Amino acid sequence: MGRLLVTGGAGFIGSNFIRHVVNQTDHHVTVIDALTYAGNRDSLAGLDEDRLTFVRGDITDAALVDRLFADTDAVVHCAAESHNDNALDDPRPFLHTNIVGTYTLLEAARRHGRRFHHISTDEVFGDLAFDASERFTERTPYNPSSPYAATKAGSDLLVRAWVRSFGVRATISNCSNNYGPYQHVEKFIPRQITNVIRGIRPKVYGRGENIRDWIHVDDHSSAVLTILDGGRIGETYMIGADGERSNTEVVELILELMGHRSDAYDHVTDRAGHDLRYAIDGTKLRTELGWSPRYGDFESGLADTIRWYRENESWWAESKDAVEAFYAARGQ
Ligand code: NAD
Ligand code: TDX
Repeated sequence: MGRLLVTGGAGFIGSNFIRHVVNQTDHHVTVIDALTYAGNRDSLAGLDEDRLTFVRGDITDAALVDRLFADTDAVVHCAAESHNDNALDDPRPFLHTNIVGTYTLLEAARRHGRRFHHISTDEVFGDLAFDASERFTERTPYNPSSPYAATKAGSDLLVRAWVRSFGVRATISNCSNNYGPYQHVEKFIPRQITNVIRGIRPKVYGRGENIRDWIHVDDHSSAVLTILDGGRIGETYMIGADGERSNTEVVELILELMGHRSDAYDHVTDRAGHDLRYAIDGTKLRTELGWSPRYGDFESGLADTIRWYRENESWWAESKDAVEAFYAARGQ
């Protein structure tokens, strides 16, 4: 049995990854999570308490981090400020958590010689033209557009520097947009599903032509575990499932699956600096480590996600009003 430390384990990616680890391995998991507005202890409910230790704390707390690293074999770093619209409103927490937090963890990994996996995003590469034939690969230059993406790019570069300069045993993954259960209602897919449940018309930014490359969160989890087990130290791996869709296509599918007319949505103020298109070429992970996604079909994954939000209103109800008040003030 191994001991795994997961940062941000009460968030969307972290909590789904922990469920996957508890189901697929016999590792013991310790979580460090500050329980910001985005963290929810209930996202880990129902897991065997013997397999999980929850510590409420900030990843910039070097003394706490040091204690936790002393008792672990490997670390998966999911804690982050993660929402672009919040970063446009106030970038400061993004610098604190994504930059200073990652630095604090890397210093502990260096002191204790721990295996470290850094969870990152395809947004570090900026965006692609709608008609570009290339997709993002491990060799694409960094070119972040937004304050959020710039802090994630900075955190990736810190990891690379700590590998090269100090021999930290780290890997990085850059994944495309995730969907699935336990995602905060500020994000596109859960916001629109919960709008429909509440009788509010879905809100699409600008013309809605922007393209995101969707992957089910369970596929992200299995890819991360694959890299943790077999990834080569110092390497970066793209994670994607060939799921490119425009925002209008996604919202129309949500409306159809929920029994409404597919044009029953509004166009609202566009996001500042809105990236046009993301697309991942995941060849390296598939050929080198033999990983493949299980959710081939976006429509059935989305139907499962809609069912989850319908059945778990108590998980999201409290956040919904605050999120909609935030957006209303921005004309979104
Ligand atoms: P999230 O906002 O749902 O969760 C973040 C978690 O981190 C929360 O539980 C929060 O309480 C915790 N946290 C924030 N600041 C902290 C701090 N200073 N100390 C300790 N804990 C803190 O975000 P998410 O969607 O789960 O994203 C997690 C990671 O996955 C991020 O690094 C993000 O870049 C990456 N990622 C996400 C997606 C996606 O589509 N959601 C895609 C690719 C990569
Ligand atoms: O109400 C909305 N209407 C809308 O049209 C919201 C919330 C979003 N959008 C658009 C903006 C994007 O084009 O939908 C798309 C997806 O938006 P988000 O869910 O905010 O995701 P995105 O900005 O693409 O970033 C996500 O994927 C990469 C995660 O939030 C990041 O953490 C991850 O790094």
